[in-house]
Amino acid sequence: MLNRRQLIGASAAGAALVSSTAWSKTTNMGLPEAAIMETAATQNPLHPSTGPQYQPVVTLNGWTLPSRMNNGVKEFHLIAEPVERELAEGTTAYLWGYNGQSTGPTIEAVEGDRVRIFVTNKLPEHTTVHWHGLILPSGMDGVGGLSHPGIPPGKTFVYEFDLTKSGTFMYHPHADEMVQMAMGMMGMFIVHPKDPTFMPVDRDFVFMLNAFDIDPGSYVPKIMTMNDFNLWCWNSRIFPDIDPLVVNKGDRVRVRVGNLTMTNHPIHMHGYDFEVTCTDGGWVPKEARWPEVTIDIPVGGMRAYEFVADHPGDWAIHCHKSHHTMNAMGHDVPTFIGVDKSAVTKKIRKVQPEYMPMGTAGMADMGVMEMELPDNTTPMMTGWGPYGPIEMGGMFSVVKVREGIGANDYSDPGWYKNPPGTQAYEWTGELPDHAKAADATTKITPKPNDNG
Ligand SMILES: [Cu+2]
Repeated sequence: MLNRRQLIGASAAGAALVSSTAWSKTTNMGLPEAAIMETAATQNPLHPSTGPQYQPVVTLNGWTLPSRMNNGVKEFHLIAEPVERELAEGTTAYLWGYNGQSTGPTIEAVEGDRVRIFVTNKLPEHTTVHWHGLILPSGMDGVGGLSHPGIPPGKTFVYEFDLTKSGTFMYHPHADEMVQMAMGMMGMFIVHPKDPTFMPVDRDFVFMLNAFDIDPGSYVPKIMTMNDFNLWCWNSRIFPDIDPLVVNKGDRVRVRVGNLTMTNHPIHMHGYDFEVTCTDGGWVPKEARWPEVTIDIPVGGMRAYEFVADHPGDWAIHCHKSHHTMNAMGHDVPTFIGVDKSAVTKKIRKVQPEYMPMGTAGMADMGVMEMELPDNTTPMMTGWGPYGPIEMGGMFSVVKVREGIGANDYSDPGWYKNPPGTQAYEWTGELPDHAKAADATTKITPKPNDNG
């Protein structure tokens, strides 16, 4: 099979990521240069070089598309094209995306901006871009055949509109949608408030929930799958290789999530309660919020939640549908819990000595065993923490809250060291000293009821 780099050759090699500062100095105001990203590593946020200041978002395992100013209009250039995406180390998918990656780069702008977005189609069929959730003229809405004709292969269309409101939005094709979205074409569109004092945060994370059905050993998603996806992703990335959300203790943190899969995802974060502060429709007034620990992200919807990072630690964040924290699983596997396989194991080992009976006590052995896998796949449950196998996959990551993390530092601080006396321990028949001391001073006395 032809490598994508052989296919696009010189154009990828010549188009390294350029900063927005470099762009603003461009004197030739023809088609803006299209930045290409070649790695799935989380890129540092792109701080604004002109215009109103804002805390830029960090896209998990993604990046922000640079822009340039042209006579007061903020210009971006998206390239719709086939891409190779590393879903996890050792697992690559041949997808369709934007500017070298799936998901596409995050577009970031400010309320009141006028944006001009050039979309060049390098796909083998027509496409469009729908700006999901944005208020704009009907002819800019990107529904092929309804808003405007599809963008033919090889052509560039221009979308231009004012950003009338701030919030969390998305973009995706509205042309041969089933195929193009199953192939990974989607991205986030963040509009910051014009007033920098409106709901400021110290860290602002964003990721897209998406899913693929790729048979172990193959590279191209099955586009006809409706329910039984086997790779549940955040930004076309799966655990154990979704980057952690690194946070400095005391930071006010926003997490924005969009969902372009075909099912809902209850996103659960450990260690905190938090409030939804923004939906697809806009900001939620303070008096309308309520505390939650799991937020359901509906299909085609966006939610942002906020919390103050007061509790240091390594806190799991994941979809609470347990099949969505697994990788490449077959659903036709029989259940063997409680089955005695010893007799049949003896028989099978006569013809296949390395046979391992599995699943009779549960499936946790899958997280430990180093089974031989086909090429280009990741174990169903995997990942190692400081205390053993984490036994997860898919939509799972860790929020790492530490003291002394620099304002612009998102690098992995390693595993959390639990202070003495704050970690679950094995019962040895007697309480350890620290627990004895606590036990001696704490007596639970029932309080009289306020009502008498
Ligand atoms: Cu889910």
